[in-house]
Amino acid sequence: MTTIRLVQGDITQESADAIVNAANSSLLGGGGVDGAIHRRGGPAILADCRKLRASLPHSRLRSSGGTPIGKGLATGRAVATTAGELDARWVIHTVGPRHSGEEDRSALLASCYRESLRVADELGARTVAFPAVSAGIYGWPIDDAARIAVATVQETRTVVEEVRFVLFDDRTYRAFAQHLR
Ligand code: AR6
Repeated sequence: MTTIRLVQGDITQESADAIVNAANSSLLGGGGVDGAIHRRGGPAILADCRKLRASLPHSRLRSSGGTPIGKGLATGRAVATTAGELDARWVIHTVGPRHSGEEDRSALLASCYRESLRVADELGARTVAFPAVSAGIYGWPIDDAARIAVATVQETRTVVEEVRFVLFDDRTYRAFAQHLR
């Protein structure tokens, strides 16, 4: 049985076996929770990301500025690195989809949670902290992001004992609380 807990706060202050990062395909850092994780976790995380990235296939994706990403992690996938100076053993980087008004990308968002838990199982992580993937810069409506996150974790078979959603603001926290009821 996996226990789901909700916490309001900064995920970089959490203690867990694995902390999930809402990364982008380049794995080279960014804003939001990604920026915070690299800042607080220190350069060891980026060094690991660079190594991992070198082993990935070329992505056809382009960054928001239009530059080709080069080698990249596909949306919906997850990979693990060291957690550097964070109070965790691993950071699991997953790439959420940008929200789209034209196309339903919910399956990709669900995949982020499922794949992160699969990687956590492979690592032997028992406690995993997740942010609200795609619910910031990637524009996913909070209520729908919370619904997908909670439902996917509840439906995924995993040996992870505790999934902790660490929600930055009150609105996001309330959306998750509503779906956990
Ligand atoms: N702790 C917990 N949650 C946080 C923190 C934090 N320290 N900081 C932000 N959040 P976002 P995305 C919340 O934008 O939407 C990056 O540039 C935030 O309020 O971090 O998946 C990446 O490199 C929101 O609820 O991730 C990608 O390019 C949630 O975390 C892109 O942003 C996710 O917001 C990914 O966008």
